[in-house]
Amino acid sequence: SAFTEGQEALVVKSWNSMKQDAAELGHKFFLRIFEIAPSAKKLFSFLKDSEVPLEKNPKLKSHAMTVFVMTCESAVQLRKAGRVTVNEFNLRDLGATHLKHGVMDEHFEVTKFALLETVKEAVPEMWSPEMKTAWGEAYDQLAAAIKAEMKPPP
Ligand code: HEM
Ligand code: ISQ
Repeated sequence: SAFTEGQEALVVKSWNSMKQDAAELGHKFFLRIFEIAPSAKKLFSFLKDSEVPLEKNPKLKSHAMTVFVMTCESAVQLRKAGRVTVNEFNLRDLGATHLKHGVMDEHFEVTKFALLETVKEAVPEMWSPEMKTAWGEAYDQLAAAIKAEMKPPP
């Protein structure tokens, strides 16, 4: 389905107002995922092997914001190019990484739910059904592009 200029604007607008609280939001986002799916914690090497509490984990902040930033950038690209593109990380590597770490379809569902809830709580005054659809669609398209590359090596 097509991603509209209006949907892009909703994602970008809410992201611009969220990003000053990036650290706190990222932390909430992670916690929400593990609240729903505690077993997902062991997928992340830097959490599994770590003795420090979640909020003191130095890698957590950057990792937690990755999905937000990529979903937002993907929304912009979807509108401009009509397809998902990712910077820095290429899709094939992302597919391989997620496959290697044992990420499954259910994890993508949980992460989508956690992402939408985090945005909703971060910008309650902006939140609307249209905004939910816009973030949901941007995430779905990005997730589908990663999943398409999650094939075991021949
Ligand atoms: C790693 C993005 C969904 C679990 C990564 C990396 C990126 C990324 C950019 C870093 C890759 C690298 O360092 O080379 C995304 C995006 C997603 C998504 C954009 C959805 C649209 C998920 C889901 C899970 C997950 C659903 C499971 C709950 C992981 C794990 C790693 C990873 C376990 C490796 C972390 C480590 O270094 O231990 N992801 N991801 N990802 N992602 Fe995701
Ligand atoms: C999935 N992949 C990479 C980083 C993440 C951070 C938070 C939630 C999910 C993630």
